[in-house]
Amino acid sequence: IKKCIATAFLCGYAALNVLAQNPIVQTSFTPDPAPMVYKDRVYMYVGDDIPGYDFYYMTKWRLFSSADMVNWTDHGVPLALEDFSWAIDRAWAAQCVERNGKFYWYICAQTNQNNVGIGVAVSDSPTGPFKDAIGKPLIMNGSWSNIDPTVYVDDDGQAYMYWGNGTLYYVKLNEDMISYSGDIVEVPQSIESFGGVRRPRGSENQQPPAEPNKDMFIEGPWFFKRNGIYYQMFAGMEKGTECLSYSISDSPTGPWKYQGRIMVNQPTNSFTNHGGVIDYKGKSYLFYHTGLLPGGGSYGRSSAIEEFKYNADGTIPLINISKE
Ligand code: FUB
Repeated sequence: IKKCIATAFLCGYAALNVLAQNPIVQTSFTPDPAPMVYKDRVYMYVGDDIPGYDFYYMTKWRLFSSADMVNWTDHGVPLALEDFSWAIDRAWAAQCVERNGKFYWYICAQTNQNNVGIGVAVSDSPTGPFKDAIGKPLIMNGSWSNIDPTVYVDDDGQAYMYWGNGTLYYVKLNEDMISYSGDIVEVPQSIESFGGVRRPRGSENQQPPAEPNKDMFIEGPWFFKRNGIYYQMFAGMEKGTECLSYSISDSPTGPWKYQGRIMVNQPTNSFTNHGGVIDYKGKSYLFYHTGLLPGGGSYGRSSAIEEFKYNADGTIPLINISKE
C-alpha cells in the first residue's frame, strides 16, 4: 500500500492506479465527486481542494476512472480555470455527461464580473482534451447561486440542467447541450418538496421560528432517473452540518416530494457533503466526500464511495460511511 501511494505522488498527471479504499484517492484532495458510467468504465470527475487554504479557493478539476470500482486510474487535470477566459476562482462542483459520443463537462466558477457562472467544456473523449464550448458562461445572471450544475438527458432526448445554492433552478438544454431554450425556472421549495425552506440570510431570528433540525435544500443537486422515478439528491442540513437528502417526482420538472435524508449524522469531518449516484454492473453506488484523509477537513475533502441497495419501492436507505 505504501508503495502504491508513493508511486501515485511521483507520477503526477500520468495515468496510474491508485488505491481503492475510502477516501479512494489518497494522493490529492478530491471533493464534489460526479460519477459517470460510459461503456464499461466509471469516470469520477472531482474538484481539487488546495492544502492550507481556509476557504474553497479551487483552481482545477481532476478525473479518475475504474473498470472494477477497486483499481482507479488517475487521468490528471483535464480541466482548469485557465481553460475558461471568464473564470477567475472557485472551480467548484461539476458534472460530465455523454451525448452522441461527445462529453460535456458542466462546471461552475467565479467570473471576472464578480459573481459565479456555469460553463461547459466539450470533448470527444471522457478523458479530454476539453475545450470551453462557448467561450462565455452558459448561465450568468448576476446570482451567487449559480453553482453545482447537474445534467440528465431524459429518455425522450430532452436534457435538463439543475443547479443552485439555497435557490434551486433548472433549464431545458437544447440538443446541442451547450445552449438552452425557455426561461430559467426557480423551483418552489416547501417542507413537502425539500423538507424545509432556507431562510433569507440575516432573517434567521424572525418569526415564525425555524423548526429544530429541519432539513432543506442547501446546494449540490444530483438529478437522475431510475425505473421511471426522477430523483433530486442534494446537500441538506442536519444539526448545522450538511447531510445528503433527496426528493422524488414522476416528472423531470417536479413537483418534488421530500423523502428524507440519505447520509446523516456521520463523522465526515467536513461541513459540506456533495455526491452522485450511479448504477454500475448491477450494483448501486453513492459517491460523496469527507474530510477524512490525513490533513483533511472542511477545506480538504476527499471522495468516498458506498455500495447500497434501493428499497423495493425505489426509495433510498440511510447509508453509513465506511472508512475502508
Ligand atoms: O467545493 C465547493 C463547494 O462546496 C461545492 O460547489 C458545494 O457543493 C460544496 O461541496
